[in-house]
Amino acid sequence: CEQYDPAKIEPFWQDFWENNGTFRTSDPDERPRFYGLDMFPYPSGAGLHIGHPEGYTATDIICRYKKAKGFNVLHPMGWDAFGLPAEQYAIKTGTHPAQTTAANVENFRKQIKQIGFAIDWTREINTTDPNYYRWTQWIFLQLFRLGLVYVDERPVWWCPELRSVLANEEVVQGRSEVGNHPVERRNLRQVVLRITAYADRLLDGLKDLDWPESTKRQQQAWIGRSEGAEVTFTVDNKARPTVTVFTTRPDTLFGATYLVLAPEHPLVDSITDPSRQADVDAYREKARAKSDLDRTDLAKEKTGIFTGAHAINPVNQARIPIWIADYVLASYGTGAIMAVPAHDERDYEFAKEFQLPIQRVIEPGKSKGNGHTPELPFAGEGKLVHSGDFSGLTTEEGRKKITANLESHDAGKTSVNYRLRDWIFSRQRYWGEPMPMLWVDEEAWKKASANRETIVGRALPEEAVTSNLDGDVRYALPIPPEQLPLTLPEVETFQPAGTGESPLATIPEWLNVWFNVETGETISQDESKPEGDAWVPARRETNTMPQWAGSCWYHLRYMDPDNADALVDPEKEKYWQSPDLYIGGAEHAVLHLLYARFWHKVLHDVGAVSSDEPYRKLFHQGIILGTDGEKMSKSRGNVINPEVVIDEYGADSLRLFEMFLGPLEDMKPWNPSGIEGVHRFLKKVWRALIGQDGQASDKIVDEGEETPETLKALHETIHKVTGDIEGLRLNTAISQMMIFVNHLTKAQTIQRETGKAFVQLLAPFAPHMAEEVWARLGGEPGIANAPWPEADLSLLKSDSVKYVVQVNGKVRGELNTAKDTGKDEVLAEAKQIDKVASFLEGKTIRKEIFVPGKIVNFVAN
Ligand code: ANZ
Repeated sequence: CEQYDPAKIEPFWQDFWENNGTFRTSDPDERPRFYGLDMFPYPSGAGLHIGHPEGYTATDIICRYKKAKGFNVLHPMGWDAFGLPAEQYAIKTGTHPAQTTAANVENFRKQIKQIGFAIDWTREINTTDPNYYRWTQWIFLQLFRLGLVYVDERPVWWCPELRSVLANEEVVQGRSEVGNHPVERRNLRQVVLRITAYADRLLDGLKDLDWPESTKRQQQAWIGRSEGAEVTFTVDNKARPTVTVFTTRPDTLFGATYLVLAPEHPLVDSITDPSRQADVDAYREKARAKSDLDRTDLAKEKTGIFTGAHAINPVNQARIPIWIADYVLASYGTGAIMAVPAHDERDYEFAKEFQLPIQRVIEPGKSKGNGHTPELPFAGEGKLVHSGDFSGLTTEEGRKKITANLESHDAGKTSVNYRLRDWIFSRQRYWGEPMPMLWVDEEAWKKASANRETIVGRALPEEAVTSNLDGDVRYALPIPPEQLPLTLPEVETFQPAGTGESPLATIPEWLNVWFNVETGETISQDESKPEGDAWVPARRETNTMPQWAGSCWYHLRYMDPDNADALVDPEKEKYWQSPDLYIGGAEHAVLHLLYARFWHKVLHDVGAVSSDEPYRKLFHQGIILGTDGEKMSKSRGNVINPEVVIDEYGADSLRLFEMFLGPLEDMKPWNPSGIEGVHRFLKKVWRALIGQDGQASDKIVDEGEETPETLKALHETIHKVTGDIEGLRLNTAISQMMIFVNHLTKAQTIQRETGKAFVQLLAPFAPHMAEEVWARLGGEPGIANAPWPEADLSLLKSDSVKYVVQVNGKVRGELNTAKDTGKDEVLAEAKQIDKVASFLEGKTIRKEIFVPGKIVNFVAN
């Protein structure tokens, strides 16, 4: 064909890459590795949306570039395919979720392939494949053995409509995120993972990650480490029980004028005065229905009720009333607080509302000294007043000394609290990984644990995991790794049992088994009990894992997707380590990205992986909005379908356009005229290099040398595009290519090598067109295998400047760059100079001094 015809060339090159295994990744070899990872999609029934190709194209550009630079590149794709929608569809239609999922995966794969990504499809994974989830279950067994699994009754979100428990993140403003149904609080038996045991490591590990600062801050806040003290008050009644509170401000202890217990606090019943019991009960009932967010919202009106009991303040023996109020959460700290209305805003509002005393105990330090004591509440630092012997101390000293004083009287101690809660890991659903765990009576558990040499015994944690099942205490035993995968059984109906249990609870022949406590074998109780003492009756765990489970470790399975003996071969893991670049949405700042870090650290602890963090470098693409600047959604009718764009303009235009919308990290509206623009650009490339006859254009020459202007423009373009790809500034790389094509259009002649070098630069962005033009210019088919062009910086000299690069004022390198190179780019390049990088390693850059055209100085410590 003579014209640029994406509909013809795109399928051709996609087949070419597939048939030639162009993007098949070799196993570890001599080359340096590059592992580019996308957040894998949930294959929904709606198909690919326009946001998917944004991040995927960016990763693809980097991966194609790295391949050209001589790296061994791993760029895989897979499916995060367990989840609620397929299950809901199954409930409605009776279609097995596996069937729905397979159809959706098929469609997603087809759509993604149409965009021409350099993916090694032989490494495709699917979290619902038993060969995959076998290892998800294996990781669960590691967690179990390490004592990181327990079972507890937890108030959880219960959705009567979905007949299932929902995670906090699945509840939006008191309704289910899926389906928008009302939800309520209910106590249910839950399998919980002790992520809090890793709180400090999850916090410390953030320091070394090359992640967006805002994401690190969100994780930090989510983990929410607070240092303070626990203070023990004695209740002034006959039994004299004690109430322990957690405070970050022990320095304000003299200002505590009342205590508040969470309505769910276990002491409430025993201390409440009989005359107040009815009111207290009524109040507790109301609090039950509210979310934590509603309860702690500053703007919400404060409610509470007096218990009739009093407590004694351990530092001054003051007798203060004990209230209950829902602004105190049962799940944080000790579930009880000392209220200091003079210095805490919520306590202040509460005291005003219920006319409780307010006692100032802190005054601001001298610096504030305009003579006025500030209005209350005053939450700042300063000096202690009205605090007995402690008066006059600074707040910081006060915290230490008061805590020490409490310690000496056994009335308190320093304490650290985390906002992070343990992870409720169970879902009462069918379409998830079954948990490889069974419940037996105490005697059977004793048999298993007495023999730590057996397959079952060696998989046990030090402390038994127990649970109350139908009124009996039961003990957890693992289904040992040798018996995995534990596959999902067929069910008749996908409706949850409605008792809070999953549909798995409705299949007795699966549920009730004979279990061998030595070998870990199971046989359905439909069969008669086998001979031997080791066989005991057992009931399977019916909870399945949440969708997060499969995505916690998928980055590892891509390294070795078919391994039947291990989650990943240690040699391969050592080579690939963890992704060099991970691109995905900022909406995953806490949950997925925190859970995956937790599991990765556990895997590190059991020796399954060599690295301690899963994602060293993370980048969030910004959301693409509708043309109207609003979020794309079906109800707004502003959804752009990538397939429609491809049909009209081709995949190369879609790719180029998504990258040209603006900086990758920015939120940006879809711009329909922009797609025309990039499409015209591609046609222009074609016309500049290809003639009427479909062969190299008449302007293409082999004799002689390139003109100095074109040569300089080419090398400027190589330099700029290379730097921009490295810095993920993909939109400006495209601008530069547009400038260069304008130049080519005007040029009288173009050296063949110039044309070929240019399409090499274009290849990561618009790979089909680049392959086609390359071949027509006489290049060996398979531009993806050609080495990346190198910029000859000497050609840019006249326009180049030299920067002296310093770290803390000492010269550590120099940088030659184009005169018009922007500050950000100079700084980014300066940081990459080996010697500079080594001096910056492990340090935080506090200040970046930039003198245009002369000096860069990083102040770091
Ligand atoms: C007395 C006090 C005086 C407090 C003062 C603050 C200022 P962070 O930083 O978030 O850890 N608190 C403790 N447990 C609570 C619970 N279960 N529900 C609601 N609030 C709770 O906050 C710790 C502070 O939050 C604690 O310090 C306590 O109030 C409150 F001038 O104790 B403070």
